[in-house]
Amino acid sequence: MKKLFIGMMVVAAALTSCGTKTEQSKTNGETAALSENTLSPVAKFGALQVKGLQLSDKDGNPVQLAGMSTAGLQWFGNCYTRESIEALAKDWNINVLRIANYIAEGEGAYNENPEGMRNFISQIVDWCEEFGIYAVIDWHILTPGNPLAPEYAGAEDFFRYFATKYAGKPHVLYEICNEPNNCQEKGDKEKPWVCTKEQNVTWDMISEYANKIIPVIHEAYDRANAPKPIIIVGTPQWCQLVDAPLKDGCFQGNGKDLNTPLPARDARLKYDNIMYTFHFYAAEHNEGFRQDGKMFYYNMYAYIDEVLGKLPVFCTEFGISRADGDGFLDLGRTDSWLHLFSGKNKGNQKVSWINWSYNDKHEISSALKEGACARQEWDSVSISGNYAKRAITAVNTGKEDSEVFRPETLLNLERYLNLNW
Ligand code: IDC
Repeated sequence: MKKLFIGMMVVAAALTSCGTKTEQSKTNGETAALSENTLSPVAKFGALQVKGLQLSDKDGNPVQLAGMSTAGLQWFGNCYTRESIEALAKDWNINVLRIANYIAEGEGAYNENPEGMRNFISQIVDWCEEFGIYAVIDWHILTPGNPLAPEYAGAEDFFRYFATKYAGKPHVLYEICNEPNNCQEKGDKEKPWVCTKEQNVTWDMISEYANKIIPVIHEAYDRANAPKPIIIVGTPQWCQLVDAPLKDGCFQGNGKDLNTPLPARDARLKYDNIMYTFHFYAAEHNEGFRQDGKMFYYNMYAYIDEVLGKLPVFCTEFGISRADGDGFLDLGRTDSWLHLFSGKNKGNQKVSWINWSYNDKHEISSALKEGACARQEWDSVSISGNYAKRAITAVNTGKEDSEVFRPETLLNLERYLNLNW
């Protein structure tokens, strides 16, 4: 009886697996031997954890996830269907999908339709489970840039709802605030979120928010007696100043901070399984960033290389394009960044990454050609999508591809790391 039960479990696991097809020996009742590769990513890695600096599987082995982000669910509803998620899992080989839930942005975003959005997100999370891939539930703050702004008052309810629903499901990760960004004046009680052009959202503001939300998620997991999930936290300056938790003072990412070395401190979040986010857009974020019309130069590659020796980082969003999602692509620099993420960094971290984004808008960072979603052509890739798909496949299947992770872009990375900008 026990044997039969185990046999049924194996068959069930095979049915939920994705990737290579598993031949079942149905006639003679023999249980098909399942090699590691026939298991779905979630069946293989289980509940993820952070060990030291590294995202790891249930047994503590390093894991690097690679996948795609949705664009705004309110704009591209027809791009996220059971069939498209299946294609992403099986043909694109993604092992993680990030679900970008815009809150205050555009018509039909979360604040205008919380119930509808919760249902849509749940549906996508459930499809991810069906196809054995991880799902990142992303509270996609953007404008305003302060997670404490009144527009985002629904965060606690949102995370309580999903944590209660998915506690114990190993495939669910939480990203509690997309990209904290600039222009907040905390002193102004009436409009604490108004831009002053002087101040950026600081780590202290983000951690005040995180210290509200993380316990809400943990409470639900404790109630279900489930291990703590991976919780990913945004960092100042659109997730570029990732080491803000390790610097003293008002680390705002403006010229003052970059030019004056700040004393060290330990203001990391004191919970298990926390990761910090870094985002980059390859055609723009290399030698610094623009703020208030001024360019602040620093070597972003060398900076992140250092950070990877200090904090566990998850790149939940990167574009091959400019930061506005459009303009032009820089495939070479993207390739260099992905080399850095593959473990060639000061922390030997294998950094998980997610590309922006799977949708069919007429925009250069969109992975699909215009109109592909209406036509249900889940594989009608743009130049950006073609690169993302190939890089994802290379990471997640180990299949070599001469177009990605090229030796010359590794050489470039070594050069960039040593450049004085
Ligand atoms: C952009 C989309 C664009 C949309 C806009 C809305 O690409 O189609 O009109 O949002 O504000 C981010 C954000 C992400 C942006 C993306 C590109 O997280 O929401 O998407 N980006 O600008 N940070 C840096 C770049």
